[in-house]
Amino acid sequence: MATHKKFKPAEPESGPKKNVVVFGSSGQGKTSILNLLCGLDLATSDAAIGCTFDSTEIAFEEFNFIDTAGLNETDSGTVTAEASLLKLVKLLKSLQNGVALLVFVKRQGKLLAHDKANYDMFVNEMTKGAIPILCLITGCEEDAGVDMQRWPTANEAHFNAAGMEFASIVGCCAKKSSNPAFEAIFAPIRVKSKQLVLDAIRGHAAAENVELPNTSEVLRRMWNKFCGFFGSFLKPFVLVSESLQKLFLKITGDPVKAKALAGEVEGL
Ligand SMILES: Nc1nc2c(ncn2[C@@H]2O[C@H](COP(=O)(O)OP(=O)(O)OP(=O)(O)O)[C@@H](O)[C@H]2O)c(=O)[nH]1
Ligand SMILES: [Mg+2]
Repeated sequence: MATHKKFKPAEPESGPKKNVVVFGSSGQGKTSILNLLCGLDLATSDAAIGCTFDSTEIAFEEFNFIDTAGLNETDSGTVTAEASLLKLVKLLKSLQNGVALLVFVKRQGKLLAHDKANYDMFVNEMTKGAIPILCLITGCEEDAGVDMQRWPTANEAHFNAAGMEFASIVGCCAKKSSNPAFEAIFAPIRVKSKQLVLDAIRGHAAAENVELPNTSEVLRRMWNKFCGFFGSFLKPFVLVSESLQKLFLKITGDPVKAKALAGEVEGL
């Protein structure tokens, strides 16, 4: 069962926070980046299967970061349609007051089909290009002594050619090592990275949250994109109205509302 976790490190509350959605394929360093920025120790993993299964909210300074579960091809046999849809609905519910920044996280290396699929899902289907997008490239530690922008600069054109446009692409390192010898190398690079990433987030976030289009329309578009990505075993929205209704019943606890919501989505 999907759960939506919230973390609030001790700090004074002040006004509405800017929602910053952190997304990208599984295993690219999304949670590691948020641990670095917010001083947390959320679970990260280099295992073959994804680590963050549900989106997690982290309140930090003027921001509300949302760590999302990355889509990978390997997930196709492990996630059920209902669990995936529930995740999307919960994510959208948590973004009801809009989004100020999208942060795409990609580990230095070859651009893969699911990187583009994650980009399309969040940029084109969820927000329709209305929100600024920052790209963070993790794994730039080897360039830390000279220029952590080396790989981003050399590869920006490849992202653009794939239809992935960003306000800025920032090279960084979020790696923590349990080996003290390696950790002595990573720790100062992380300190530098934290500053670079925070400056980029502050510099590119919209002045306030930008509202998303109508939730049910976004949900339908995201779901159909998701089905297209996973191919054969999921069905586009229009064919799953019954389970959709059940799903909305779980979320709202109100059968009348559930039927109306399912109908609203189906009728689009
Ligand atoms: N070398 C290197 N490894 C990194 C860096 N950032 C993260 N990692 C490692 O990459 C692995 C995956 O990191 P996570 O933060 O769990 O990735 P994620 O994007 O949250 O993955 P999911 O939750 O599965 O979507 C971990 O082993 C991290 O230690 C980096 O800058 N350099
Ligand atoms: Mg994660």
